[in-house]
Amino acid sequence: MKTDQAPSIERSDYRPLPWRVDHVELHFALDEEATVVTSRLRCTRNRQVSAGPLRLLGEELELLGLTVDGAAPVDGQLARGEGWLELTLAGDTAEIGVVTRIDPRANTTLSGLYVSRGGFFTQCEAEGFRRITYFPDRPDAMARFTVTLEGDAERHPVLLSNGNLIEQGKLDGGRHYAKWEDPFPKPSYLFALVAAKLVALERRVTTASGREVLLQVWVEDGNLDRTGHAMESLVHSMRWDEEVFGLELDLDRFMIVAVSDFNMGAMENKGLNIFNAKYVLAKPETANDVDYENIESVVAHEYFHNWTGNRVTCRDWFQLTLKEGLTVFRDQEFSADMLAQAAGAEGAASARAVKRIDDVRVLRAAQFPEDAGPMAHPIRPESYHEINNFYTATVYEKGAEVIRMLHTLLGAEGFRNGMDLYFSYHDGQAVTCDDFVDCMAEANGVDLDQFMRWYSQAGTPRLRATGSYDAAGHRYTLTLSQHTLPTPGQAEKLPLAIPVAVGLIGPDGKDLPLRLEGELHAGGTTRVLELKGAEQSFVFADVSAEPVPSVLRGFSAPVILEVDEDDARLAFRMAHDTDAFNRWDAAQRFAERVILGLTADVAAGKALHVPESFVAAFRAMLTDGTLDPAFRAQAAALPSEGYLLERMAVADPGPLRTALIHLTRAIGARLANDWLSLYKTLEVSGPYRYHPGDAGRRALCNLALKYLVAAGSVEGFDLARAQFARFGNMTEGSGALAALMNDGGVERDAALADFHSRFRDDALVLDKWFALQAGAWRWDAVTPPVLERVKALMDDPAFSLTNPNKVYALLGSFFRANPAEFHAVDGSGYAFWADQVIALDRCNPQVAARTARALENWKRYAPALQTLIRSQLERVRAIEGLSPDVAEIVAKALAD
Ligand code: B3K
Ligand code: ZN
Repeated sequence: MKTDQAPSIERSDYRPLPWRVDHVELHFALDEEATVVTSRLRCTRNRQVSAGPLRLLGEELELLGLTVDGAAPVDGQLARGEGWLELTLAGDTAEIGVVTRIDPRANTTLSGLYVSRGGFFTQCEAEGFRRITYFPDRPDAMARFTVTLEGDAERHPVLLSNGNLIEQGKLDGGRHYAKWEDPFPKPSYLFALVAAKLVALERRVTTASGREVLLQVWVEDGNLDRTGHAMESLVHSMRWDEEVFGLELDLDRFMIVAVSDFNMGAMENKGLNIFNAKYVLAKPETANDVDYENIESVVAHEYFHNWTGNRVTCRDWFQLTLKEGLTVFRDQEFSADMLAQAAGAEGAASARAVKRIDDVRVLRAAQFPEDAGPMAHPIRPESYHEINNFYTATVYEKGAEVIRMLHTLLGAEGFRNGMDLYFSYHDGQAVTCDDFVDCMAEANGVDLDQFMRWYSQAGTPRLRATGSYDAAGHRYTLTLSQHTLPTPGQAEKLPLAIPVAVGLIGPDGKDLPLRLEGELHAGGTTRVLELKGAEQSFVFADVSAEPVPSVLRGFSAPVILEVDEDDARLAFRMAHDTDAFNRWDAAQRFAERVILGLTADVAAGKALHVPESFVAAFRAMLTDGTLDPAFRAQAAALPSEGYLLERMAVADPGPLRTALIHLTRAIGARLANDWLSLYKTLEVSGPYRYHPGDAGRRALCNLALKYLVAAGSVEGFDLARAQFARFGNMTEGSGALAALMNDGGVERDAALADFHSRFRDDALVLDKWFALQAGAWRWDAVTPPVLERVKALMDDPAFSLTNPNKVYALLGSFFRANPAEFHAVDGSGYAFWADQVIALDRCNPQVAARTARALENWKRYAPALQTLIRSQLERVRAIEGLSPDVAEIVAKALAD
């Protein structure tokens, strides 16, 4: 049997380290092909732990020297194996010297030290540091770092590492050096260095306690005019963390560096955040509103990690959600506050709802399918083969939902008290999720034992809500029940503690004041009910007429809500629900019902009819001038295909796409006059500014163009063409181009060619061009399959399999955002997928594994597709020398 699978790592196997590393001194003689790393570790025995050797981990390293207290290890002192070496040490302290040589240019994995566009960069989370030198490369080994970088002064004039710059100078032979010291102990995954030709935007700001700190955003020469927004976002993040959590920047200098080749979004290295250029660079001509929004939230996320992740870190990688779930929650709240602030008092609630809708869309499209497939795992997994496969939507997004539930249950003040206690107990430590939840419980005097099940149970709970009205007694009984389906390796599920925010809407469309039986007074119109058992009933008193319940307001828990609501009731809630999230959700539910109905009709060969009641309810929301445009844009965007496939009993992308095309055209045609007048009244004039109000209007205008062009409206088409011809900012440019993609004609290709020639030298803008084409729908029978275009685009000089952004833009968009084309019934998409996974795996296993995951839920697909997918999964599995990353994904996908 082939055994490419790495061994399984179990959470229960955690053992504390017998040796601490108090201080690390690193020296890098930087060279593209042969960097020599000299390291000196000052180690102390951990007396609380039973005796054991000092275990150092290393990968792809050439070991040039190893000393113990200045001498070569004596006989029997050193043991070596694949990926590790162990030293048996006498006494209570030891100084270990390690010299290794590495080849950064050959490192295409983008983990460890690598070269990108002539500069040196690092990425060490989760296990990249061991690709630089031998070290106890695990998060509970926290050490103080002093780092000296030595490099070519001309090619690498900027030398950066964590902490404070304490010395720099010239060396012989055109070389120079810089010495950095990080005053805070940190795990090796937070180590970083940059040596490159860069320039910086600088700003000095004063922290809440009155310290002056230096902020820098480092980019390649020529990009300085795209750094302003990232800097603004950083300053806003600092202020927010001071105000909301009382947390201040603890260093004299904080740096952000943009790099073009990067596996994910960004990395929170202490004082030296390294970012995918996509999440730093923005100017109106090249970045659209969504880019601006993303930059703000990623800058905030990495900055917030300085406390939630760096000052208090994870004991082991099973605790990843301790820092990720919490930090995602923090960045979501930050963005919501920024939006609310910009919207002013009147629009604040709606602005927050828009952000909540965005976050829930991501959860439903990415995390729900993960929780229902072979990779399903609790937010704190019990085992893994390759930790890089566990930077998942579950750990991040569901993890953030779990933190949000604590916030809901404890209130903002109670939550803050828990956070304060957490830092007072654990600052400077590597801890567990239990430690965090214990602080929340202790600070609030509550028992969170049952709540902890959210950390150990996988799968999305189904929450069922049924109501019954007792007209004589003026009582309304709401019965809530929960049920979670089995997930791989976890057949039995226990009831979870679920906060369910509920309101009751009277027949006049107004919220009723709520009084639960047994309470003296009514209080508020939304109540958080706590469901703890498998089923519980809640009785509301003084209900004079049968109400319509609005359940799970604000999406108070990450569950699938099952309520029996007919079309009329959904339309009623679309018109009246005072909870903006639920109002949107009613529209999504109605749309889902219509789409799945149409899909069934497509499959059965029936004629397609879009119900008038749906169009009327849709129109009422779209044209309601009291709703802000950003919210209306959310309400008018149909549920994502990924989410809809998840909702189908058997996923069948072809008929679903036909249904979506039909519905999009129907909405475009029947509401053409409304779309046209919206466009004309909401169009934003004047120079571009990133402002949520303007962004909402632009979003709705761009959506109008998409619907109109899809419906073949000549006027709409003219508007799209005109917007494209004169566009001054990228929101209008990419919006018009996206709309023109909804037309099969030559104009579309002309617009694409025009866009390409304008931005041929701008990698980030070209990513949009690749993504739009890979994600295109086929609106007519003459357009060739999208796969042909994707294959042709791989030969474009701007495309490269070694640049993750390009892979995500072209291949990622095709595999993830274009199910109908990817799942072509002849299996051509699957063969192409396997080719790409195999090719990617040779250079970058993390990117390959992410790509491989596009087919993990294959058992949900129509039987004919399953047969074709299985053979390609098996083909990938059989490849010799497959990385542990991809091996784990295909093994889990193919497991029975
Ligand atoms: N902590 C990093 C993710 C590292 C991923 C390693 N495969 C970015 C973030 O979550 O902020
Ligand atoms: Zn993070």
